[in-house]
This record gives sequence, C-alpha cells and structure tokens, in this order.
Amino acid sequence: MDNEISTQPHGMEDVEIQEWLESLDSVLESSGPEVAAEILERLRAHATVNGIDLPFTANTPYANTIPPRLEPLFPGDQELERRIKSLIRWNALAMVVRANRVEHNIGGHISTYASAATLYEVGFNHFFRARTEEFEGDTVYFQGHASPGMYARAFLEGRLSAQKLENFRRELKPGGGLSSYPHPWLMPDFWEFPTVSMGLSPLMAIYQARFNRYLEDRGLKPVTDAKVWAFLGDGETDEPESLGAITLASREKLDNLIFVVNCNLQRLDGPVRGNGQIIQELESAFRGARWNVIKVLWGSEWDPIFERDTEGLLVKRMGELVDGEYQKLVVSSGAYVREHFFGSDPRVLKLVEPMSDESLRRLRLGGHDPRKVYAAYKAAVDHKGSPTVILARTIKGYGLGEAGEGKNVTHQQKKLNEDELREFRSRFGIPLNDEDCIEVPFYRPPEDSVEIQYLRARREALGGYVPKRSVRAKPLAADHDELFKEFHEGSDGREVSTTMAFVGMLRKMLKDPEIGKLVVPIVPDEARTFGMESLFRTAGIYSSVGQKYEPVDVNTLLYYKEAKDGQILEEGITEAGSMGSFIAAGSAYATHGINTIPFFIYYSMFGFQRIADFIWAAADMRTRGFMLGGTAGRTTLSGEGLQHQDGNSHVLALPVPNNKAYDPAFAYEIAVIIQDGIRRMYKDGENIFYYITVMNEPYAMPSMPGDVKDGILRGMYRFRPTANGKAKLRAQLFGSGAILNEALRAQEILETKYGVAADVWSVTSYKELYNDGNETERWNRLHPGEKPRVPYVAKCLSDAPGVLVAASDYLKTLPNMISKWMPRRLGSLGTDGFGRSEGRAALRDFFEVDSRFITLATLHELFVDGKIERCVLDKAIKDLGINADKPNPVTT
Ligand SMILES: Cc1ncc(C[n+]2csc(CCOP(=O)(O)OP(=O)(O)O)c2C)c(N)n1
Ligand SMILES: [Mg+2]
Repeated sequence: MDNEISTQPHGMEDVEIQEWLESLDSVLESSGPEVAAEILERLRAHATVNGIDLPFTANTPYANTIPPRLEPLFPGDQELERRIKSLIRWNALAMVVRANRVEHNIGGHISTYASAATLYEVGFNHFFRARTEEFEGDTVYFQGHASPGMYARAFLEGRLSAQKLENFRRELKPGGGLSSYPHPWLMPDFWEFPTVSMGLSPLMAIYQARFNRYLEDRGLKPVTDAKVWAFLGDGETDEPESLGAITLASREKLDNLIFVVNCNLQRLDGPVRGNGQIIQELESAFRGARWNVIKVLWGSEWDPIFERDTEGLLVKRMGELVDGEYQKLVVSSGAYVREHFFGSDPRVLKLVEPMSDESLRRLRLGGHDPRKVYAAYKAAVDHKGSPTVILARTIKGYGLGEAGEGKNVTHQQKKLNEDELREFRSRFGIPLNDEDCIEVPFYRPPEDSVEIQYLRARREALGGYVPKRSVRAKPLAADHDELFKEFHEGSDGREVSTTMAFVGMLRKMLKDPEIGKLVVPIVPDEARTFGMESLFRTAGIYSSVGQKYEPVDVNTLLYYKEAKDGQILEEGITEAGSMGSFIAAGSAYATHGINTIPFFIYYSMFGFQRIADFIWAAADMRTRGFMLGGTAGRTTLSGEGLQHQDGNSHVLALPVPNNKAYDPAFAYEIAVIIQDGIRRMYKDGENIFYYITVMNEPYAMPSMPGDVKDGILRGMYRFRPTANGKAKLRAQLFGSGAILNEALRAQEILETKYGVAADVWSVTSYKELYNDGNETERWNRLHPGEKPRVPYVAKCLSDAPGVLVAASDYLKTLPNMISKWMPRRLGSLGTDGFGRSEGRAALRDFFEVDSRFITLATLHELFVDGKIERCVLDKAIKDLGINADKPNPVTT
C-alpha cells in the first residue's frame, strides 16, 4: 500500500482541518489579522519546540496577497480609464506596425506594453507624481520595451505629435522621431533613466532610492514621501544585477522604493520558468531579503470562486501548476479551462459549476484588473519600514489574440494582418471602421472629449506629466582657482603618489564653501588602499542609522566613524552598486536640482572592465562627476597579478563618447583636470563625465612648468625639453602616468650615453588626442574648399625634430591610434598581455616599458632612419642588460 496516494495525508480528517481553519477565521474576524498572525507565530514556535520539523518556506500560497475585504475603493472612473487605456494600446500597436510597414525590420515591441498597460495606467492616473516647484516628484524607471506605450500616452496628452509617433525608431527623419527605448541622451526632455539593458534599472533604482535618503539625511533636500518606482520584466530578473542589491534596499529600510515585476511568465524565447513558477521563486527571494511582497495574481472575477472554496482546494490547485501550463491555460477556451484546470478534482470543478464557459474564459489575471492593481499600489505607497515588490500576473501580448497573445513568438511580433487588426480594434472598441482600421492610423479623440479631459485632469492632479526630464540645478558660480592653486606647486621633493595627491585635493574640496557639501566620495571598500581613511573621521561614513556601536578603533585618530550625516558613501564590495550611487549623485542636477559632485574611486581594473554597461548607461543619462581608477597601471600596481593590474581601462574608455579619460602623471595635472571638469560640468552644464587614473607609486611631484594647462586638458604638452637642442641625434619621447618617469630616465640615458637629445612629453589623454584628430580629419573631409585644419598632435610636433617613441602602462593601441597625425613613424611600447605577480621593476622589464626599453626603442628608430650604426644597437642591448630572447609578454 506504500505507493498508494492518500487523499487525506497522514490520516488527517477533513473535518479536523476544517475546524482549525474555522477557528482561525473567527480569530481573524473578532481580533484582526495581527492577533491571527501572532497566534500562528506562536503555534509555529510551539511546534518547533515539540520537535515538529516544519519545512522552511518563504512562500505564501499562489493567491493574491491582499484579500478582497482589504481592498480600497477604486477612486477613478474605471470605464473611462479603460477607454483611455484602449486608445493607448491601439496607438502603441500602431506605432510599431506602421514603422515596420515603412521600413521592414525596424523593430519595436507590441507585446510587452500590451501585457503591462494596466500596470502603467493605474500608475499614471493615480500614483506617479510629477516633479514640480513644490515637490520633488516620484521617480519612475519604465521598462524599456514598453516604451511604445509611454509614447502613445504622451501622444494622447498632447506632448508628442503624430509625426513623432510616425517616426518611431527613425529619429533621423525630418522633424525628428522617437528613440526605440528610454534614452535621455536622445530625448533629454523626456526620458530620465535608460532601462533597456536589462537588469541595470532595478539596481540603479535601489541606489537612487538610497541616494534620496542620503540627500535627506545630509540636509541637502527636504524629507518627502516621494517614491522610486521600477518596472521590470519577469525574465529580466534573471540578470544578476536585478536581484543583486535587494538586501541593501531592505537593510536600509527603503520604503520609498517600489518594484513592479510584470509577471507575464514569458521572456523573449519562451516561458521564464516553464517547469516552475517564477512568481513563487521571486516571492521567496524577495521575502527572504525582507521585502514587502504583494502578489497580484487573480482578477476580481475570481473572488466569488475563492469565496466558495472554503477548503482552500482552489489555491492548492493553483500552486500545483507550472508556468508552462499556465501560459497555455490563460489563452485557452472556457471549456478547456474547465476540463484541464478545474477538472482535476470534482470538488474544485464544483466551484465553477454555476459559471458558463464564456465567463470562465473571461476570468482575468490580477495584473489586468485595475482594482487589484490599485489596491497593490496603494498598499505599497502606504507601507512603512521596507521596500515593496509587486508581482503582478499578466498575459504577454494581451489582446493580440491569434496574432500572438501568450504565444512564445509574441515578443517578436511586429506585424498584424488585416483580420488581426480588426479583431484588436473591436476588442478594445477603437472607433475606426473596418477599412480605416487596417491602415492603422493613430487615433486621438478631440481635445474636448471626456477621455482627453479626464486624462489631463488626472495628470494635473498629480502635478504634471511623467516622464519628463529637465535640468533643475543652478550652475555653480565660483572658479575655484584658490582651491587648486596649491597643487600646482609640486611636493618639494617629497615622494607622493598621484592617489595621495588626489586625496589631498578631495580633502580640500570637502572644505570648500561652495562645493564642500556637494562632494560625494564613493568607495567600494578600498578607502584604506587609497589612503583615504583620514576622511572617515573628518567627513564621516554615511549610515542611515548613525553608529550603534563603539568602533573598535575609537581611540585612534582615524577611527571608523559612521554617522547619519556622513558624507562618504562606503558601499562595501560592489562596484556595480557604487556606480549606482555615482549615477544617482551625478544626475541629481536633473533629478533633484542639486549639483552633487560624485568622486567614485575604485580599483581601476574593476571599473570599465567589470561594470562597463553601467558606465554606458551613466553616459546615456548625462551623468556628471569623476570616476577615479585607483591602483592603475599594469606595471605600476606591483605584486597583484593579472586580475588586478590594469592595462585596459583607457582602451575600454574609448567607446564612451562623453567620457573624458585622462592618465595624468603629476599632481598639478590632476588639479588642472578636476578644476576644469567642475567648471565644464557644473558651471557650463556640459554633459560629460571624467575618468582619471591615479597610481600608487610614490615619486616627487614637480611644480607646473609654466602655463601648460591647455596642453594638459587637450591631451599632451612638452614637459621637459632637452637642454641640448642643437644635437644631431634627436628624439621625442611620449610618456603617460607613472611611465612618464621612465621616459624621463630614458631621456637622461640617451643624452649621457648615446648623445641623443630628447624632449619628453606628458601625454595626459590619448583619447582626447584621438578625438581631436578624428574631428579635424572629418572637418577637412567635409570642407575641401577651406584651409585645412591641423590636428592638435600635428601642431604640437610641427617643430619637434627626431624620432618618435611612446610608452604607457596601457595597450600599445593607444599611441598607435594617434600616430597617423604624427609627422613621422612612431615606435610604441605598452603593456599588452597578461601580467605577472611581480614588483614594478621586474614588471616593466617583462612588459618592456622601462627606461632601458624606451632607450632601445629610440635607438632602434634612429637606426631604421639610418642615423646610427647597427653596432650601437647591439652594444646598447648588452649595456642596458636587455635579454633579446626573453619571452614575448603578449603571448606568455
Ligand atoms: C542585458 C540584455 N540582454 C538581452 C536583452 C534582449 N531582450 C530584450 S527584451 C528580452 C525579453 C524580456 O523579457 P521580460 O523581462 O520577461 O520582459 P517582458 O517583455 O516579458 O515584459 C530580451 C532578452 C536586453 N534588452 N538586455
Ligand atoms: Mg516577461
């Protein structure tokens, strides 16, 4: 009998279960949910003490979290809102279908918005508050693929013209168009947050919500009840970034944060969890992380059925199905649903006996029912003490019928045939006749129609339109000459690293009357590495709860001071999270009208290489601020080996168009770059941000040799010319960052040992030089009749005789990419290849970038030019102690 399945597990009598349930019901009725919860908690503890092994579960049943009796009244005109939503559905679909008729394969998505329309419309009509003079506004991250719905709404609101909609995804058309997804770079008056690289927006939203608290705790903005809403796809939650920071949100009690996960159970290729239940999986992850989880699974039509189900059999049945089955059920006929879903148990079947097949087919899911969605949103905004996630069940491609509703191909559906269009038109009651509708025109009712009036009135009540981006911060006024002047002076022979020099500047900036309070130092658990621990005490580490403990090092000068108004964002080991803070702080000039200036300092190898997509999003978002790649340079960071030693980041910074990347060698260079950066970003309002590498190799910082500011900013300047300009053998050496010192040493060797007079240039930014060269070349190409412009590199070198040799701690491609604007051939040294765990000298030998190799490269160039004999080279290799048969660092 072992294998026989008992309908009454462990011999438990139905009646006994019934009694327990009834007594709980009566407690609930007489004493309320809190007492009921207390009893259950006590029972659980009692059971555990008595040896009952209760399996851990973070799940609740597969049912709505909010019972009907706790649902608030829906405050809107539901019928009117449905009509408005239908019009938006139509126009969103029309945008995509029309765009693809004009240009095959231009793309666009119908089914994402189709499934999420109710989730958005309830938000637009009742929750999303605009940014106004008086109120900072709610912050909404819209799911990227739902953008046609946002455009279609803005069209009804009169914010976007039909022509703009017509040119969806064709932005270069006369009169302009609309970008595929939310891109502030492309539509800076409309979109605030780029969301389409999936997984980024959930993490950015968490750090945005936390940054809002930071601004409040530091007194930079008033305390408000503004919310951060993030709309995500259920498939999107598979991205590690999506759930990667959810414990920060609960730890920080971010009840200003609401995630809405559109659980249509599908992603692009097929079901998110065909063989499981994505909603239950997400519920347990979020509940485990101590979020407030609200499931919105079933629409109001289900309520009476649940009410008849006194034994909880229906909920049990719902919990049994896997998503693959659900996907099929929700688009099946009533008869099919009756047989395959309710028919599993005669008692469940009986629950729907009074209902027709048609009414079974019309049973809506929770995410399509405005009343259920409203109840969830209301509960979320009222909830205190933790962030909320709403898991709303919907159907992907809702309303597309045969054209794709719930089908695995629906994500890619961009075209509808005539019958499908008519069907969609009828289903949503769009006032277009059979003939007109197949042309898929955009449809906007007259301005004085009840629909438009209602929609406008709702937005007015909520402060204006959303999304809308505007720059609200006033420009800074000061020039900060005084602040940075001291760093032009050099270190008087004292050996300091550029990191130390930067930290000195940061310390000073923190005290500045204008920018002091605006500076936001961000560090992912590396402050000690960068010698920043002195700031712990002076600036304080931000903690929303202050410091509940006496730090172990309280008696030391530099103790670990956490404070509610602490200024440093010590993020722990998360470069992605730190970047989230950087983005929030660097875009606060728009989001909050506050010019916060983030300085995000991190291990340079774990920046562009690890979180490049966040950096790209920051660029799109017009984020301002300074990223500082610390412990930079493949040979400068000694000992650490190939995972840490960065010879890549300046190459990886090249693609980001509005990122200014600098590899400075000296303190005054950094001072010039930062001062100018603050001016450009926060005074002149340029949409750029900075990447500056700083090193940990100490050496004496020289004072600024005359007025070289322009050269520093443009990418190169002559740092130390030869004293022997008349020499026959001449060379120009280009060094960057810590390798500049190697070039200076080579200058000496060349002069004293080989009679070669070399000038040494500091190349602060190959990227700047590259962009300038390209820009000049382009201008000349487009203006052949005008006097050709000369690239900055060429200008610099017009009076610079001799052979050319460049060396940096990065890939050789950096100097090579500007060599075409140089007057002669360039010899390039760099650090291509994996590194070694070694000291600086050995690494510079290994990568062939030290003064000896720069010397050899210079001599070799002279030899190729016929200026010296081969025997000089042979001797030099010997004298310099170079092993000509050493392995190639690129391939070993
Ligand atoms: C990082 C990243 N990887 C892949 C994609 C391509 N992509 C776009 S939409 C999509 C499926 C989305 O599914 P889901 O998150 O469930 O959203 P839905 O459309 O179902 O609401 C994929 C894979 C992307 N946009 N970003
Ligand atoms: Mg999905």
